[in-house]
Amino acid sequence: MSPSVQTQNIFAGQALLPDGWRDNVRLCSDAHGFFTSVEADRQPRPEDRRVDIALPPMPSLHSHAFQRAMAGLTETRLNPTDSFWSWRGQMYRLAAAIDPDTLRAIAAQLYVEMLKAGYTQVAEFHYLHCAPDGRPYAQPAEMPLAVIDAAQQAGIGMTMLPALYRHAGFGRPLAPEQGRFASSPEFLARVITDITARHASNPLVNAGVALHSLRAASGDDIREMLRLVPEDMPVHIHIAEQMKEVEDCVAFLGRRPVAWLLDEMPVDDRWCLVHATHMDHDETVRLARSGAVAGICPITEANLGDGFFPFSDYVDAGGRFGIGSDSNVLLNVAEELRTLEYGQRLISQKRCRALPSGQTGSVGNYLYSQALRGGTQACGHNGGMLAAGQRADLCTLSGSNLSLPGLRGDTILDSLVFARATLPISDVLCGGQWVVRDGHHMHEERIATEFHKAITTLHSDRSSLS
Ligand code: NGQ
Ligand code: ZN
Repeated sequence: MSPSVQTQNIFAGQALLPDGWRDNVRLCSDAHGFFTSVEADRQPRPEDRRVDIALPPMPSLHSHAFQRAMAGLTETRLNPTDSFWSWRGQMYRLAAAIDPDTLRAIAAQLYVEMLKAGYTQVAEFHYLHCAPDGRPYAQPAEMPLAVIDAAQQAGIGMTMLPALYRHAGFGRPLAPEQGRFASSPEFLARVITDITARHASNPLVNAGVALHSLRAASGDDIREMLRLVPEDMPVHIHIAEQMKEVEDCVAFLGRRPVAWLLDEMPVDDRWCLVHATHMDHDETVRLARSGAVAGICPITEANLGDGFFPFSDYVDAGGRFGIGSDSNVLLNVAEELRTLEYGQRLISQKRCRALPSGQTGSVGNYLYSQALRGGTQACGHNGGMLAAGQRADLCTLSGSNLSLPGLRGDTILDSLVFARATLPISDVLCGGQWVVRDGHHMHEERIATEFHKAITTLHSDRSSLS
């Protein structure tokens, strides 16, 4: 336990509890970093820390931390045919240069920025397993342990998802530039066991398993991987992000990716299907009914030109979803949700799309509450609600930072999602520790200094990623 985790008594004028917005909420947490009581309609006590608004923070259910080091560096057109795949070539050139210390420095900076943006849990979809020359590290978990170390420095909750990666594409051997990603189910099972053993009693660290994609892992690989890890572990997979993957999958496996996965694998509420952009109606409804979470990454999907997730059909069928910051080109909870909603409005030429058909209510509240629920399920961690027994995470906002004075209840989330550029967060509590106060992270100067050093070295021998 961190020495800075202390008992907390917080009194919020308004707070978003599991059953909705409540007034005069007293939240108490213990020295282990868990809420012991959360009660509405109370009186403040002298020892309470008074705040206007308390929100449960959002998980980012999908992140590749190292990609933060190329934010803004791939927005120059190098070729008239630039696409997801040419971006991926640039990303591989960056990946080739990342060693454990560089990764630690980049990830720590990213996690400070995430906490300041209102994320207190991040699921790291991690596939840089081997050294830059493609040889395994002496310590197989070297790279994921560097990422976890970064999370601990920043004080963010971490779901580490080491990813199985064996093929360049359906049935094709890895390309030389993918040598770092090479991993077998046995190797990953060892890494996951090591991580869970080291962090068994740490409420800020848990693990799951990732399958990079149906392009990179065969049915047999996936079955073997699932056999080797605990049955309750989260399982994440990239799927159907680009039409090329759908076409290649139909050519190789005779079915579309999501249909194939739902037919062949035990997809249930352990699973998170990241992107799932290109689904037909049948796949959309089946995924919604499976209990799995769709890991939608609206900002990155827009940035990479992926397409639109079939959101309306999916929520109509009861589908669960969360949001991921993915490439980490921009960290902004409000903008992720806004981008998702505005995409639907632009396609349908209608307004207020997110809610299931026939339902009325606040779009901001629906998007925020559902993404929080789905993200928490996908991370498999012990938080996500302002309620007794949950990990003590919250963020505080001042009423004076909303778009209009005097906002109450659901209109607060409508204001935050649609009328503020970013969530105007002042303080963030994660696992009972105040990691952000008045907009400043407790270690932001030290972590930024290390980040600047790492980035300077990383980019010193290249003027671009081309
Ligand atoms: C990734 N990112 O693993 O970082 C992927 C690109 C791939 C996104 N899909 C690589 N957004 O899918 O092959
Ligand atoms: Zn990804």
